[in-house]
Amino acid sequence: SDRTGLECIASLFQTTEETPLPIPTCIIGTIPKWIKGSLLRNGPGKFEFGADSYNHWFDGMALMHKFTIENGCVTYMSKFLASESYTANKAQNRIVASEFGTVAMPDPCKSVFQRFMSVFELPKPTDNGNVNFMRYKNDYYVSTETNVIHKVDPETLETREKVDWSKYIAVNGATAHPHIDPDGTAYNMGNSYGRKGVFYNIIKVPVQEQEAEDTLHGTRVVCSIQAKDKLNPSYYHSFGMTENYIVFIEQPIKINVLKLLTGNITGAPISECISWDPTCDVLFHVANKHTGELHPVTFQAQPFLAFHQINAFEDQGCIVLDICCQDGEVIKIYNLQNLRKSGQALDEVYNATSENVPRRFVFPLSVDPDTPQEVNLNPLHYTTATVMKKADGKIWCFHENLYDPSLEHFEGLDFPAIHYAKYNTKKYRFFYGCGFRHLVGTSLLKVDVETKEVKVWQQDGFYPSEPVFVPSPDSQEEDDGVILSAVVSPCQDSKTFLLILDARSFEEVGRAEVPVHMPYGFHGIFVP
Ligand code: QVM
Ligand code: CO
Repeated sequence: SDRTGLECIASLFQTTEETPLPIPTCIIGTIPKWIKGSLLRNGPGKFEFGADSYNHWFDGMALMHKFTIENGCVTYMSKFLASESYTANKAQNRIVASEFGTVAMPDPCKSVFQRFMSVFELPKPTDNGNVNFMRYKNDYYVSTETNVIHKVDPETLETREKVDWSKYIAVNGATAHPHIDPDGTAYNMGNSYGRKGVFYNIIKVPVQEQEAEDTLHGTRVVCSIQAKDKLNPSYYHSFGMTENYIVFIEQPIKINVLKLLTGNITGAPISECISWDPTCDVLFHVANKHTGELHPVTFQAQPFLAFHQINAFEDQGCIVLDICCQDGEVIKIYNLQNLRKSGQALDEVYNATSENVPRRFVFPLSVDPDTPQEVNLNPLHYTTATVMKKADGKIWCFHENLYDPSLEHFEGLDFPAIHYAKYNTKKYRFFYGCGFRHLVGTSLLKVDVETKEVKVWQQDGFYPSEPVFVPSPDSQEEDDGVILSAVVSPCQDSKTFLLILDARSFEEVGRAEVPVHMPYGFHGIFVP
């Protein structure tokens, strides 16, 4: 589709002051009395220290936001995470912490010799947990994708202790998108690098009967999948989970390990060590999350890039996996110099970005890898039969689009959300997300995976963030509840607001206007 005439969205990526104490908001419409709790959101909020600037959107210092909803009223507050990155940058009023897209200059307080030697140090993993909020056991954390996460007080947004995955298990990181079972058991994935190779590890954080002092106590690796090329393993941002299985999507975005390790010498940040390699196909690895056993068949698909899984479930001997897919490089597009362009230059950036299409893949677990066959999945009622066949010794899978890119109103979809508490890992009907007509969300969408019907909420000049579904107290139907989304505006006079939509009709119920500017963020959770 032709997308021109984008306005300037630069102020969505500008440094913002924190609002450390709750402030009132102005309510328009009504805020249902039954909504009681907090929407906790995370994202980058500070991109400069003194004369230094970070290069990439993902570099911004974690700014945590909290909307408290109670008795039809809403308050707002925000605080910077007191990470080591933030604290060190602030103390020196310059950038001393390397982030995803920026390698910091050697510390000028050090001697010439120390500065010289620091170039040979391995890049220090950042603790700037700016991607998501999550709950492990009874504690709330913020996280990026390194081995260091931070506990946060969900009441005050105060930063508590730093927790290091590598003190418990041999991993160099974990995603910011863990999956949680109804009993509280959490699963995550993280890479490990060693002489024997690179492994993609499935991590389990069990719930314990007695309260352990430290949250990650008892954490273990349930399955390790070896990367074929130990110098170029895949990058991943999330993974799929059903009642019994983890689906790991080994995708053709590769981490150049040597370049990553020598970043301090060459000046190459992480963002330049991750690249799209369309000569590699996507491999889906399926592991039993209880036994750790790897399914003997690896399923294969044409190259795509996926940040976010939507949902996955088991049905009639198959695993159904719904994911947001793009074709091609997107990470470098989110360099701040690109995002801060305007007019035609911004159009050009946008038109170079591949559309994000939600796709469904179906993996029949009983397929015999040794017998060539074509499996017709029509009886499963997936509308356009997702078939797979064996060719060149590989089990190829073909997807079905859940939101048809040839539709006139199509604009791509990311930041997917479902009725997580009841339908995660279960057969489900609805998902929500942001429409991406620009480089950030421009609308909110609701997709019915059965009828393919799409509902849209949109307001010109406003940019909705990731939707979060909150079920109503006696919710029976899957979509009986509300959608919460922080909607931001790059324009100084129009206000940012917390939007509440009726999830069924997708009509606005109310909004709470916030009198302060908010940058565009990543992810969040609702805490009742
Ligand atoms: C290790 C590494 C880092 O939608 C928003 C996404 C934001 C993503 C962010 C802020 C990602 C930051 C990722 C700092 C990852 C670093 C990678 C890529 C591979 C690991 O195995 C090693 C932790 C250095
Ligand atoms: Co994400």
